[in-house]
Parts: sequence; C-alpha cells; structure tokens
Amino acid sequence: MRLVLLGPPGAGKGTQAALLSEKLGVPHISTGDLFRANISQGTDLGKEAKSYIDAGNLVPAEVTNRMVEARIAEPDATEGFLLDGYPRSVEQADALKAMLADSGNTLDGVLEFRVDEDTVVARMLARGREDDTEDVIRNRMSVYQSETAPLLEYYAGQVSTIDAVGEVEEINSRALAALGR
Ligand code: B4P
Repeated sequence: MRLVLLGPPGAGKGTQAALLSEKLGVPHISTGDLFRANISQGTDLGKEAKSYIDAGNLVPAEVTNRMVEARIAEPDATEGFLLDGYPRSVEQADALKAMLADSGNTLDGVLEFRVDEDTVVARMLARGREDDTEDVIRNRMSVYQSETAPLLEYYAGQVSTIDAVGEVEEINSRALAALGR
C-alpha cells in the first residue's frame, strides 16, 4: 500500500503514521524525521536543510526529492510506504509521480488530516521542538496554505479527509475506516 499523508504542520501526521505503519505493515517515511536525523548526524544534507527548517520554510525540492527517491528505493519499501510530510508542493508531487512511474507503481490513496489552526498551534507549542516557536509555526502554516494546500486539488478524487481533532486512538480508527480496515 502506497499512501500520502497530508495536513498542516502539527496536524498529527507523524503520530498517526507511526500507528498506521504498524497496522498496515509498511514503513513510515517522514521527510521531517529524515532531515532531523541528518542534522543531528552533521551530514552535508543536514547542514543544507537546517536553515530552512529553523525558519519554517520548505527545504529546496531538488534536495528533498533526491532524499525521498533514495529512501523509497530501499528494500523495506518495495511493497509500500506511508509518506508523511511529502510531497509538500506541486513540484514535489510531480517528482513523486515520476518516481512511482519509473518503478511501475501508483499511489493507492491520500489521507488528509484536517484540523483548525488554533489546535495545531497549541499542540506544537506543547511539543516544544526547536522549530516550534510561535513565529516559526505561523510561517509554517502560511507555507502550508500557499505551497501544500493546492495538493488537495492536485489529488482530487484520491483524497480521504479525516477529522484530526480528538483522541489519538479515535483519529486512528477514523483513518483505518477511511482505508476500509
Ligand atoms: P515535519 O517534521 O513534517 O513537522 P510537522 O508538520 O510539524 O509534524 P506533524 O503534522 O507530523 O505533527 P505531529 O504528529 O508531530 O516538518 C518539519 C519541517 O521540515 C518543515 O517545516 C520543513 O522545513 C521541513 N520539511 C519536512 N518535509 C519537507 C518537504 N517535503 N519539503 C520541504 N521541506 C520539508 O504532531 C504534533 C504534536 O501534536 C505532537 O506533539 C503530538 O504529540 C501532538 N498530537 C498529535 N496528535 C494529537 C492529538 N490527537 N491530540 C493532542 N495532541 C496530539
């Protein structure tokens, strides 16, 4: 099963992806986690990504696309994956389409986690990651609206919208139901 998880920053995509990955038996691939691992290991990719992440801007698409292409080519992803936080722009979505076509695959679906802005800001302030300051969060929200929200139109007909306000387990049940599980 090849799925894309969409939703604003702090919508709980990472939280839900971890649960879904276990239940569906496919790897959880989070571009945010991959960037943070590169930053903590001090790799060239991490050095390049850090300033964008600290400001709440998107890391350039060519860097991100290359990283994802390498990750989905790994053996654990041949039968499927959950993409969390990727694609985040139409340019990235076009790149993903080309990557999948190269391997003779297509997407099986897109889950949109829908939640209001006040809830996500409160969740992220409570989490307190380095890029979770109020200014940076507001910028990430505005980047989401301009760059990522157009993907709902891009994937029209493939999107299942999940109400992402509530308890984690309750939201997980909604996501599984949307997938017919
Ligand atoms: P991400 O790591 O993807 O960060 P996120 O959108 O904030 O997280 P998510 O929606 O997964 O929320 P989470 O489950 O953690 O991106 C960080 C940065 O990396 C971006 O700003 C960008 O710079 C860069 N980046 C990433 N991907 C990129 C790409 N494709 N292209 C370019 N740049 C890219 O949940 C948030 C909090 O809420 C947690 O504390 C969680 O415990 C809590 N929570 C979750 N569900 C809850 C619930 N039901 N109730 C209460 N709290 C809940």
